Parts: sequence; C-alpha cells; structure tokens
Amino acid sequence: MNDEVDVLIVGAGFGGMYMLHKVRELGLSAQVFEAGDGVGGTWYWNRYPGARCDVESLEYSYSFDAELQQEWKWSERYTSQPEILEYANHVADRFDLRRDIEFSTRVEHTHWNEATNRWGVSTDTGRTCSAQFVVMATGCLSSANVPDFPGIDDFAGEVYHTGRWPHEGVDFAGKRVGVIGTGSSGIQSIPVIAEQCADLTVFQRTPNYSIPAHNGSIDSQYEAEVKADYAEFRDENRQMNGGFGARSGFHDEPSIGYAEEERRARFEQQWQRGGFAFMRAFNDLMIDDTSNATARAFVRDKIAAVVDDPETAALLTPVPTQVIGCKRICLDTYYFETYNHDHVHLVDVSTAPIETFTPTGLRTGGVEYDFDCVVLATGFDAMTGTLTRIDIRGVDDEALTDAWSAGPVNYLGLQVPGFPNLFTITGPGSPSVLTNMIVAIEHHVEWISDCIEHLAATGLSTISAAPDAAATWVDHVNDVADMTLMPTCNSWYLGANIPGKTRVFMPLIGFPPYAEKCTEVAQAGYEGFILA
Ligand code: NA7
Repeated sequence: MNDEVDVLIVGAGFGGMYMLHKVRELGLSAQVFEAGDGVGGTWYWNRYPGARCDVESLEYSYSFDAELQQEWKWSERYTSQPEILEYANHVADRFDLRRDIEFSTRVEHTHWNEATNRWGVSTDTGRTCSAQFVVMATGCLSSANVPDFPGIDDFAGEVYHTGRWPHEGVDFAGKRVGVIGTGSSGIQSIPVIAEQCADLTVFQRTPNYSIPAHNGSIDSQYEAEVKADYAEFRDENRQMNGGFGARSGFHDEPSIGYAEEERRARFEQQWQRGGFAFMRAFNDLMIDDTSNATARAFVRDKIAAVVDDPETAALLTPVPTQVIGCKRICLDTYYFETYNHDHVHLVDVSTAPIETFTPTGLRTGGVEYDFDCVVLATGFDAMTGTLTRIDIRGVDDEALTDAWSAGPVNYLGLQVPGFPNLFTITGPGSPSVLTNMIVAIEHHVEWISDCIEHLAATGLSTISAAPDAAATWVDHVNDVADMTLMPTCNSWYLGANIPGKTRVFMPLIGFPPYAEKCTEVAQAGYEGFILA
C-alpha cells in the first residue's frame, strides 16, 4: 500500500493502466484505485451479451509497445468484450501492473491542500493517500444511466443494466424479457438475447441508424500485412479524422456533384465494408445536411428491405430529418433481421413513455407487459458523470460540481482552472469518444507524462489551466461543433440523455489537429497553463 505517492491514478481501464506504466518509466511512484475487482474499465463492466468494440481490433489496441502488438492475436475483426478483457488482463500481467493497483476501491474524495501543494484522496474502503498529481482515468462511459422509472423496486423479476452486467452471466432460456433502449448496447444485445429467450419485447424511444459490422474471423492476410509494418499502420491511422480507419476506403470528396446512381454505388461499397466505413463514403456527410440526407435515405431503404413487417420497419426507421451520425452510429450483427422473428416485438415509447413498472412487468400506453426480467440498455451519464460523482475540490475548496455547473470548463480537455496537478484522460473538451479511444488515451497519457517530467526537470511543482485559456477553449469546442450537424439531435455527446444536465457539446471534433495543438502548447512552455 502506498500512502504517499507522486501520482495517484483513478481507474484501471486502458487509460489508467498505461498511465501507471508511464509513471513508472519516469521513475516516479504511483498508486491506482479501481472500483472493480479487475482491470479493463468499461470492458470490465459492460459484459452484456453481444458486447463488442465498434473499432476494428487491429486498431483498438495499444501501440506503445512493438512486441505487445506483434504477439497479441485477435480472433475477430471486431473484438468481443471477453477477448478485450483478456487482452487488458494480459497487459496487466505483462507489465506487472497489479502490484500498484488496489481493486474494489472507489475514490470518494479528492481534495487539494494548498499548504502542501498535494492532493488528499480517500476511498469507500477507508483508504487515504496523498499525491502530488492526480490523474482521472475514469472513462467516458462509466456511470450507468438508470432512469427514474416509477415502481421499479416493486418489480418481482430481475432488472439488469447493460453497463453493470452480472459477472456470472444471465440465463435467458425460457424467459420473457423486456429490453429498454436501442442505442449501441441495445442494438448489440437484442439479437443475442432473442436467440436465447422465449419472448422478447423491445421498448424504443428513438430509432437509430445502424450499419452491419460484417464481423467475422480476422482476415489473416490483412493481419499479416498490418503486422509487417504495424508502426506505419498506426501512423496512417493517427493522421485520420478520429484516429482510425485509414484502410477503410475513405473518400475525400463531397457527395454533392455525384449523380444519384454513383453516390448510391459508393454508399453500397462502404455498406459492404461494414461499420463506420459507411460514414467515410464522402467527406461532407457531417457538415452538409443535403449530403447527409442522401446517406440516411440509403440506410432507410436498407431497413425497409430487411424488415418483413412494414409497420415494424416504419417504427425502426428514423424520421427523414434525423441526421445520421448525430447520435453515435451503431454497428450491428443481424439487428434489424431480429424483428422478423415471431417471438420478438417492438413497442414505440416515443409518444407514450414507460408509465411505471408493476410487480409483474411494466405499463406503457395503457398496456401492461409481463416479464421475467428487464434489461435497461439506457446508456450513461457520459463524459462528466463519473467525475462529478467524486467529491473533487480544488483551490479555495471549490467543488468541481460548482466549477462545472454550466457544463464542463477546462483547457484542452486536460485540466480544469483552479484544480492544479489534476489531469483528466480523455476529458470533455478533448476528442475522446469521437476517436478510437485507445489512440486518444495514448495521446493523453504521453502528454501528461511529458508534462510531469517537464515540471520535475524545471523544478516546478504545480501546473493548472489558466481561466482565460479554458474559457476560450470551451467556446472553441462549441464553435467547432456548431459548424457540423452534430448538435442537431438529443445525443449523449450533448448530455441531452440525462434530465437536467446542461446541454453543451462535450467532445472536441477534430483529431488530429487537436493532437498538433497539444504539441504546440507543450513546445511553447505549456502556454495557457500556469506553472509555479
Ligand atoms: P445510448 O446510446 O445512450 O442509448 C440509450 C438508449 O436508451 C437510447 O435508445 C435511449 O433513447 C434509451 N432510453 C434512455 N432513457 C430512456 C427512457 N427513460 N425510456 C425509454 N428509453 C430510454 O447508450 P448505449 O449504452 O446504448 O451506448 C452508449 C455508447 O456506448 C455508445 O454510443 C458506444 O459508444 C458505446 P433516446 O435515444 O434517448 O430516445
């Protein structure tokens, strides 16, 4: 147990694990506190059936160690949750990370002490620790959103949230199951649950655009090509918008000017590639509504072609004005096909919300539905939820919740004014969830460790974001978002899925320019930060 360390890291997901490794490389001491009883972060918690990464496995993996990326072998094009968790455990073993991680330990308070220039951290297990630096590696999708459904405690059956799935799994055989929510978690789990249960009813508030993943065993020839020069492959991806998909057929031209037939052929080609490649069919899909409308019309036709019952197909189809890509696109395996089974039913709760749970099920639109269990695929209090649930207090005992009462304020998504030596990995204001998360994580961890090294080398003890730099940055994040179609719907990027949460666009659109900006800032002596 380390009670006094140089760096305290909160979370042992991919961010926390790499941060620990880098801190050790600097020759500094570290302690990690992790709420789960194992490593893996979001992949530790999200064990629902069908859970799978939506970035290809050869890309969604650490690049920092050449041997690690050569020796690890992925079995599928898109990795399943169990295999990602196996990989996370392999990394923890390979780099001997566990000896500095305290599991089943949730950080509750993190207070800055101005007299000592150190953070005091305490946990739900009664542990306390003091640290010069605190790195929040708490993830963007860690705090489950459990809507306040009346009567939920009276329901006699089981209720599961996809983001808090029981480790022993759930046996759906012979059961009547309700699923609430049709985001990624619902869309991935519904086909798998449908295969196992007796009867499935899906409650949908907003239909989503979903693209087939065309998942399968990894293409060994492609894998060999990538591994022949993995460093080059990583570089190519880092130069892509979002840090991924360099070899997924990106077409760097606007759709306008293309004849209808050519445009559809291009969409079809990308549809057949599968996954996010679809949105790379043209370069203006997220900035020009006319162009976006051509993509969504294409997907609407696909849904109509797959779903047998026209009424169900209509319900599953987003309205024509709903921008594709505004909410995160889902990748699926036989999602729409699932509704062709007789034992799968769809209930629209857009106009008649779920009124109440009952002892035997739930009621909506005056109709009672009976279930043995209900799955909440209702998402997360994304990006800020986990940070604001911790009692974080900076200079003058200011609470982070007060500093962020009108939405997250920080500089580069890395530091909050008035909270010295506290860093957020993939915090709001950085590209985070709009990238391949591992690319964003590695970038942040390396920037933070360089920064800590710089302070040590120059004999400085604190760094914090300058208030004016942070204010300008928040405006910049919103200005960039406003140039796109991203703020046109009620997405979790805007916090719009959480009642009462301030509506502000949280992630920055624009990786790799963001990474270049971070480098420039560091090279200019950490311009926009106050060093003391
Ligand atoms: P999402 O994408 O936030 O989806 C949550 C779903 O739950 C979505 O369909 C919501 O409808 C629905 N929802 C939420 N609250 C309710 C209530 N009260 N009643 C009915 N339906 C509700 O979360 P996911 O876990 O699927 O995915 C999160 C990210 O994880 C994903 O984007 C990937 O990055 C991985 P709504 O659309 O708000 O009308």
